[in-house]
Amino acid sequence: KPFKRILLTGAGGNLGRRLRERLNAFSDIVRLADVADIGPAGPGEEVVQCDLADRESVMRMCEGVDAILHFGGVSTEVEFAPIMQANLLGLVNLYEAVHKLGIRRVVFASSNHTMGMYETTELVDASMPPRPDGYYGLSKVWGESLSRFYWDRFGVETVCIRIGYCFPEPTTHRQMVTWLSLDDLVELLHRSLVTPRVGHTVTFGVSDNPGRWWDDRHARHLCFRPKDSSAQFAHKLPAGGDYPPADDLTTLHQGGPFLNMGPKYPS
Ligand code: 15L
Repeated sequence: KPFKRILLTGAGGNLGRRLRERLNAFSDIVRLADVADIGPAGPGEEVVQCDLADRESVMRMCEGVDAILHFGGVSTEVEFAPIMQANLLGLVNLYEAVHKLGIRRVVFASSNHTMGMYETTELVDASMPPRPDGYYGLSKVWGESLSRFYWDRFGVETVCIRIGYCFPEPTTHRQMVTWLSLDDLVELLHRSLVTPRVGHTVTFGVSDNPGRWWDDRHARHLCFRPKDSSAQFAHKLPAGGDYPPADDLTTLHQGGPFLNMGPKYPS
């Protein structure tokens, strides 16, 4: 196995729970961290409870790990305050710990919502300016920029994965275009961890779906090739021809339903 000990943050979240049983292939020990109680450690696991906004506990969480898969933090559009704590302050705490402890590489679960204001007729690549679709997308842009700074300034390597829709089965047109299978995610994590040099890389976490909006030309060095495609679900979707209203923001912009969710500024 390539690593002695890797850390997965957000181990109690949507993706963390699904990844948990897959990571032992990469590492002798998988340290699982979450803000919530995720129960006892299984064989080859360690469990740590950690609030990303708490500097000391982030430092303890990171001690002794070879690499980090950062899936922790707020994963959707909510009020700014919790996003600020977990996704802004939390990222500062994480990278300070990574730098101080000499950890070489982080894989950051970024999001397609960094680019959510691009239109659904546009082809987006990693060299294009971020156009986040809310506080959540903005917080992922912060994570991407912060990790670039830690690469430029201190040589900490990060792969930022702009994850699409990573749930078992797509049921809408947008989910068909943005779907990422769990197997493809695991392979992308694998490539992100074992590629000898990644510097600061931004890649799109998406399967080989028809009509995808994202062009991964700037992440070729990861040698990731998705094996799955949402085409296998196409027969379950309506045939089309039923057009959305012309002023529907959720079909105009790549961010989809997030356009109807925020920004939530407390009144
Ligand atoms: C995300 O960033 C969310 O974390 C996830 O729950 C999905 O909603 C996904 O984006 C998406 O765009 O479908």
